[in-house]
Amino acid sequence: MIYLSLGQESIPAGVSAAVSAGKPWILGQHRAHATYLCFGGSREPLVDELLGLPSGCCGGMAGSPPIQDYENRILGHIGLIGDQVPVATGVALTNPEDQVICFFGDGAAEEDYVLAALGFAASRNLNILFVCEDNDLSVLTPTSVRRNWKITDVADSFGLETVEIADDPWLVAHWANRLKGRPALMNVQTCRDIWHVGTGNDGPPEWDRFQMTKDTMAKIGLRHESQAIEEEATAEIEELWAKRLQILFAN
Ligand SMILES: Cc1ncc(C[n+]2csc(CCOP(=O)(O)OP(=O)(O)O)c2C)c(N)n1
Ligand SMILES: [Mg+2]
Repeated sequence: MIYLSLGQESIPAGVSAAVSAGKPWILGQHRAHATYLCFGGSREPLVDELLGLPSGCCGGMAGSPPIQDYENRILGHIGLIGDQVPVATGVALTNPEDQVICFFGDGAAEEDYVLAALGFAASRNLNILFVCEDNDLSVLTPTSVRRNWKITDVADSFGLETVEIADDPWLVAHWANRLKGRPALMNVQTCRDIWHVGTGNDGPPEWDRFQMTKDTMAKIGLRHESQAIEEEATAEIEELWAKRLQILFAN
């Protein structure tokens, strides 16, 4: 099973631009490839993990959902949606000097243990930033069918500082920076490009943040730079996959 973060990458990318000195603790959910790469994970062990190679970041034994890298303080998910929220709260409680950043989905926001943990983090004034990657979907069910409340309203009532924003990377970085050092929650509206699991899609996404970011870079005179970054990254990734697949088939 593979859970891709395509379309949602601007959230961890923006948050990673607002990290304090030193390494924060990072806890993500099952859709965390982008989170792993944005907070110090490397491409090769990620690809190897997806291919089940022993050189993968979890020894090739975990696959896509629990991607982790303990040396970079990225703790992997175990599969129970939202369970990382109480775990992250415990990490913040026991490491008061460290920054803790916890990502979860809008579906996970409905779990009782998530809400209890948000309340506890606010009561103890913990240094933790909760980031809800709100793609308006729990598997295939939109939020309007599932609930009549907003996670920002609930978190606000607990005493967390909250903000509701779109996944514009500059906006995400700005707010992640503003909300540092205290218990806070950002709900970031985003758009999943690909199916819940796997690599298919049901047509173009409602919005394409990657394209919008490229358009913005062009508008501010960085078209050439953004093209160069994309070409370089595409070539590197194609080469990386070709090499790792050769290793897989040689075994
Ligand atoms: C406690 C629990 N209930 C149900 C599931 C099945 N499940 C897996 S992913 C998922 C939806 C998660 O939605 P969200 O948190 O919004 O994350 P997204 O997939 O949208 O990134 C569900 C219900 C689960 N893994 N754990
Ligand atoms: Mg969701």
